[in-house]
Amino acid sequence: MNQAAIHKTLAGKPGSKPTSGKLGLLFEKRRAANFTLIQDLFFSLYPEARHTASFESLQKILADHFQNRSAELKLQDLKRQGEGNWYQSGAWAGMQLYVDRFCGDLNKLKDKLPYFEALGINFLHLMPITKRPAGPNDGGYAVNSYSEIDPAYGTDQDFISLTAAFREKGICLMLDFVVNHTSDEFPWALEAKAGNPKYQEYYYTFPDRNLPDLFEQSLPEVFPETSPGNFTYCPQMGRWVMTVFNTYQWDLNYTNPAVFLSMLENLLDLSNKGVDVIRFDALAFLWKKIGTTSQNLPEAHRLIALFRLCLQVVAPGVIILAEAIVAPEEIVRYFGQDILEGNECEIAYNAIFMACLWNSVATKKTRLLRQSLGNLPPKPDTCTWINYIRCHDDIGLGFDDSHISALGWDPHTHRRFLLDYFCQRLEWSPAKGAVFMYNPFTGDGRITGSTASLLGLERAIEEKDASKISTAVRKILMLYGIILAAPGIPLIYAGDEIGMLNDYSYMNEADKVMDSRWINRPIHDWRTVSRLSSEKNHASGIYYGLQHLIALRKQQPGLADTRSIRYHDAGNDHLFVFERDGESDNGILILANFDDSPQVVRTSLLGALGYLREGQFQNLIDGKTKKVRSGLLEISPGELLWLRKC
Ligand code: OTU
Repeated sequence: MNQAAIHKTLAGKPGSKPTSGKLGLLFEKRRAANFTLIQDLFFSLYPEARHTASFESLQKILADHFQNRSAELKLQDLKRQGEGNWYQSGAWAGMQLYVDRFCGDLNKLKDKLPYFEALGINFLHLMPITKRPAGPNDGGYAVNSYSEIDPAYGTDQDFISLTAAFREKGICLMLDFVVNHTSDEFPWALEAKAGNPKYQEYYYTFPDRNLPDLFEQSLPEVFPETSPGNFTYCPQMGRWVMTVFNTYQWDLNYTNPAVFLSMLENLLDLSNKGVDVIRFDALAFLWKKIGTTSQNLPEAHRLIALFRLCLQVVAPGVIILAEAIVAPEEIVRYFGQDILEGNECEIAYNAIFMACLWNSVATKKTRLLRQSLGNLPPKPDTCTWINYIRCHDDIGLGFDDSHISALGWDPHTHRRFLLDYFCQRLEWSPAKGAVFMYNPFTGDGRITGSTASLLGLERAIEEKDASKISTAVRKILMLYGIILAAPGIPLIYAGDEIGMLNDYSYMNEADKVMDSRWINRPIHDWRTVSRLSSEKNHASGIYYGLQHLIALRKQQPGLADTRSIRYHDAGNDHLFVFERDGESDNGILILANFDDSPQVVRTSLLGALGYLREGQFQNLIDGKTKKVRSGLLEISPGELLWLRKC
């Protein structure tokens, strides 16, 4: 049988019932297998009998969207199911980018495929690309549509053709599903504003301040500087509406089953366009309850599981990333616990890893990093992390206070020190970051800035200090070398690969000036890229260093997520030492020096773990074998070693 005929038999004839064809039977099997749990979850959230009709609608939505899924995607689902947890392979290397700022539009992005290939990138997170308000829109996180591509980025057809090109190249595509809120221009919001009571119930709207005031007693503020409080008065509607993020982002009311069903359709439509990983934005906020922080509530978990199981029935090859930048023990709950284990999100951001890396940069010490990672609650074997250093958002200082106290530091003063260190309040600090959302009432603030500027490159260039420039380059590669050796998918923030500095142009743009996160959303510097191979400078040093590390990572079976990780106390607080796959011959020992002076580690530790033979060790990064003479291995400032077992 030829390819086309195979497709036809597996998928059933176009227009035929979803149950026809072998793939249709598999759909029916998945539907049957998940039916009870879907039903239980649905009725636990929407118990009233009058919702029975809604549950029937849900069944129809699943069948219709399966029918609309292309044969190609259905076959890919099948292949992925056969491969097991494809996202846990060590072969993925990711990049996150704003299409408009990176290269302009979707068609131009297709032309950049060779750029990704050369660097070794095969997983892309594209920031929102659908329609959004013309004014402030939170970088597209205020959505006017879940499916229509914003004309500035291209057409729907451009997008479909891009996803096909990605599939051909084996590039995994991640897109956002802004599941917690829409913009205030979304069709439902427009209806609500026009006085349609049906759509007023799609959001949390109130005639007066009574309930909002009760909510406010326990709700924290996400954007206290630009959007204080969690409710906005809409004069057109004559009602208050819940707006936890910006005033123009209206929180969806998931206590209304119609909202869930419509959003499920949006999710499945997105999946049917050929997206592989769906980033559930701000998913911790999905369920609200007076008297709570309205974050991480059990109902939110059930809701996510419900989305997940429905997606599993229709598109089992598509997985979900939890964007929950919350305490580690809360993050792991998004992998699903108890009856929901393995039934929520397959991936989550390793936010504490990121925050602790920056803590180590500022303090030059690694104990908090080691302890926080060592104490991470276990995750299900079927799930994985996204490891990152920087993203488009701020760096929150969400450490566990008890861990900071255990180190003899006062949590409040310590956070203050980190803000001072990174945000140009300490003369001696090389970092050039900015404060994000300082809250004068709580004294809390978050940090923003590009990786390179936070690590001292910007200041070093200003000072024309070659030695400081090379220190900054080493530190960038050290941090990336750490996440490239960690279990999970490494995600590089576009621009970091060429050491792009802070972009201050947002200060001149009215719709961005209040949001300092824009300092780290640069317009990609293709001029620098064009000179990488001909000029030897900091940009080429970072780019080729990173390219090498990515290639090396892919060659090391010991770095896949399924392989073990062990953190070692090297007896020197400046060093971060961990081992991957130590039980096997593929073991790798990673050592990084966060201090500005050379540091030593006892070779007895290396010997005991099997990374030293006859006084010699082998560093995979430079491929050299070296001899240690004194019983101490010296590691220079910002140096990173990946030692091979010998
Ligand atoms: C996400 O982040 C996105 O990553 C942001 O870019 C959006 O602005 C936001 O949602 C709204 O759509 O507040 O500062 O605790 O930190 O969900 C970033 C989780 C954010 C929040 C996170 C949110």
